[in-house]
Amino acid sequence: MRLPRSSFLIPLALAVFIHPSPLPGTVLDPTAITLVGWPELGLTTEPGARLGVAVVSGDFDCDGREELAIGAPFAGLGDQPTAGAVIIQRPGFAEVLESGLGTRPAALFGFSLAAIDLDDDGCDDLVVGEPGRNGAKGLVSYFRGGAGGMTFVRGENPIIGAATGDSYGASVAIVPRSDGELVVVASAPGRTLQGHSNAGLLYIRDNPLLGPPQFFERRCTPEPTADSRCGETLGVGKLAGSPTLFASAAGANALAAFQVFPDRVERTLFPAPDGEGYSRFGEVFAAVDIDGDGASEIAVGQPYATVNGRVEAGRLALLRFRATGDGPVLETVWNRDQSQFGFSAEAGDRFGSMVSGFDLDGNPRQDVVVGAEGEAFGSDPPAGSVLVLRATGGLDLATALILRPADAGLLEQANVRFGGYRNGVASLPTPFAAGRDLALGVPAAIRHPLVGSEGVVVRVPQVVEFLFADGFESGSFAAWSQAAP
Ligand SMILES: [Ca+2]
Ligand SMILES: [Ca+2]
Ligand SMILES: [Ca+2]
Ligand SMILES: [Ca+2]
Repeated sequence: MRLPRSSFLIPLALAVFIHPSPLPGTVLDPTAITLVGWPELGLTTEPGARLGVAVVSGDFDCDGREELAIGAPFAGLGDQPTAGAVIIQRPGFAEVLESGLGTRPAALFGFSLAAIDLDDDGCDDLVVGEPGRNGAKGLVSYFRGGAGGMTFVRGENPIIGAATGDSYGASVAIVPRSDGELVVVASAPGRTLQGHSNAGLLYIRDNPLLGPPQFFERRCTPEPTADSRCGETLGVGKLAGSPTLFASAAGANALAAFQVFPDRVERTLFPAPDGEGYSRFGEVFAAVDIDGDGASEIAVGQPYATVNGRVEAGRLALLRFRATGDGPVLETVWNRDQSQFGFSAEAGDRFGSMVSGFDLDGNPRQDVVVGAEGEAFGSDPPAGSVLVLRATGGLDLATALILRPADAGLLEQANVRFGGYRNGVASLPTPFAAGRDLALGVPAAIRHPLVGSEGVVVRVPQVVEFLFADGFESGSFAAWSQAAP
């Protein structure tokens, strides 16, 4: 999103004052990290609520500014412990959402989130997964955004014969159909199919805020595969020029791609490329456009991979789709461990425990954020780390930044799992610049030893760099010079 020129002029001077000497090549400024937690939200701290398991951004009150919706799936409400809540940070107050169908213990409301303006009224709307509800049969709820707050629209589980452990709503996503209409996708990764436990199933639903409901029910693989956990991870991108939903099928060591038409859904299954030693391929993945050409690449985390005999050191792979006469195939571009990003790969790091992609520096290649939930620094406890890898051109990534809990003022203990939450990462507009801030949920974050794990979202701002003169008049960020006049 580009701000109108007039909104730049005065704030730019302020930004320069705040960051008098940005480092060349630095994307993010770790010295300006801020926290969004219970005190910042104006709420009573609830230890163990796991604030930040899921994070998504959107303009839910249509004031032109994006805010965060933060899932706290173990939050207690009234007399229901661990029912779950979603908290939306608004200027000056927090709006707390609970399940519109009444709270239930262990329902995990807010475990997964997706946001977009579903009814085209200028306010983003919210999809909330509640996979623990009713013995983990699961539920997905829809809320309409508005200037006066969020309105519950409906909550539903479309599975005929829904069963304990389906975990419907473990992941949710919103994807455009071939005709541009939006559909909502929710997975039930624990669904048993024809005796195959945890085969998993996807439900693709017409826009829940418009028109009559129509569900498509789809498997990730032609035949049910035990422990496939279809759709446990979802991603949205573009394949062969069309909007595409990507879904993990880890037990089948494959990634499924779906294109949605008004009357049908087409699936293409992409097995893990041979020879790369992939195991449970796609369990952790993100659809990212690293070279900025509009077509998705796939970044795959393999946190349990052994590297040079070091168990669970972990790897990150980048794959691309290559067109062939028989349709696209998925091939590995590179498959690296931490040492190839300038860090050491040690047993238990679990590099690749989380992976996501955002254009953080506004160029518009998507940069990659990858977690190593078991990373330890020196003799410190393994509290985890996050690498921000900048897409520098082509299909290459350069390390821009490594973050650890202490960088955000958080205590470091073995169970923090910083960088370990796949739904807990989002981005927000950087004020007065083209890029995005990173918002990283740390649900087991410890700020005070006496309080324990209270959970927080760490906001890492982009460095607001000097942007001057030539190209300014054209309005093209690409043409801007960083040289002071
Ligand atoms: Ca707003
Ligand atoms: Ca709306
Ligand atoms: Ca691309
Ligand atoms: Ca970028």
